[in-house]
Amino acid sequence: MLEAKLEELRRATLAAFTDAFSLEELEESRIEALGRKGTLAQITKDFGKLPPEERSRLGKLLNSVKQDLEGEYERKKLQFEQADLAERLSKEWIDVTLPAPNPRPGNLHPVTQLQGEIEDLFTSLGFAVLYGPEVETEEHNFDALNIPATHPARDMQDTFWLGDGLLLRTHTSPVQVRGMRELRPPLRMIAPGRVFRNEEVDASHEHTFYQVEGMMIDRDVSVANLIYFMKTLLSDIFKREVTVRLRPGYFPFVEPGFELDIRCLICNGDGCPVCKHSGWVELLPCGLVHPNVLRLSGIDPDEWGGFAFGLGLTRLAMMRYGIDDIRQLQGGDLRFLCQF
Ligand code: FA5
Repeated sequence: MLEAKLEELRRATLAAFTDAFSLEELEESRIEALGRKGTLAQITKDFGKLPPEERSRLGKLLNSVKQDLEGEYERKKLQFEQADLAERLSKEWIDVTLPAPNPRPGNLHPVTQLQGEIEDLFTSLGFAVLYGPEVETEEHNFDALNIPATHPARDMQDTFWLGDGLLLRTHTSPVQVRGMRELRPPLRMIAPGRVFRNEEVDASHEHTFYQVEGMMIDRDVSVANLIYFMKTLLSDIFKREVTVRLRPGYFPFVEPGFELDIRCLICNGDGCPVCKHSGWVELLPCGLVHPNVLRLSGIDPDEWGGFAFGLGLTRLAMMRYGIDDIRQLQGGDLRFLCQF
């Protein structure tokens, strides 16, 4: 009687396993047959009451049924899992070489773009590119540039002081000092970078802006060399004729000193807030390096001479792209910045 029940269980469960369409159906059949309250457990409930020889014979049969069913269950389960994995792999694969949908490539800030162009130009002319620190010593920013503490020229640039003789550099000229001391003459270098001044902000003045310093030291450097490099720079950047004027300018670290102004490209010289209605924009102060500056960095002015310039890079970007308010460049408005 029990024997027949066990054989029937084997037959019916194997058939149910074969017919199962999913892992869930397979699991249901397993629980029904082999679960704690399943058919096999019911059949074996009264096993203990059987005589010993009967118990041993049926015990063997029971084990063989159980083994058969468990083996078949594992085989079928593995089949479902493999089929499931194969289906997922065929559906979910990703072609990593495809471009992302709707790519939104970023772009470099207009000042960064211009800085890159200037670096490329001067590198091709044999200039090294140096980047000094934004936190500078008073010595590099002022003293070594022939501006001692008592010099009234210190007031030309409103300084953010940090204490302990440190400050946020007010111009890129301290990198001249670093360049002279590290490279030694003859040398050609530029130094692009961010500078800071504690001053009122308006359409053409920021408290944080960019400059590019330039310096060449050699034997027999004259104003003619300076003018050649300034002209090369401007024609390379604007790729068209721009009107410039050179006028005397005072900076303690150059002698003679000049201001190179550019005819305002926002208003074509008619007058606007950017050029303060003068028609001209101060862009490129420059001059021949003062002998004291050479001496303060251990260079003999009787043997060496040079020129230096300090280009207003942020203002150059305004002229190049026709930006009529300097504050837009650092405003962080992506609608504005995406145009470049
Ligand atoms: C200087 O900073 C000198 N270190 C430049 C120099 C270097 C002269 C080497 C001679 C030899 P100035 O303070 O004029 O100079 O600034 C240089 C340029 O930076 C200006 O012509 C202008 O284009 C730009 N600039 C100055 N102040 C601001 C500001 N607040 N916002 C934006 N650009 C400015």
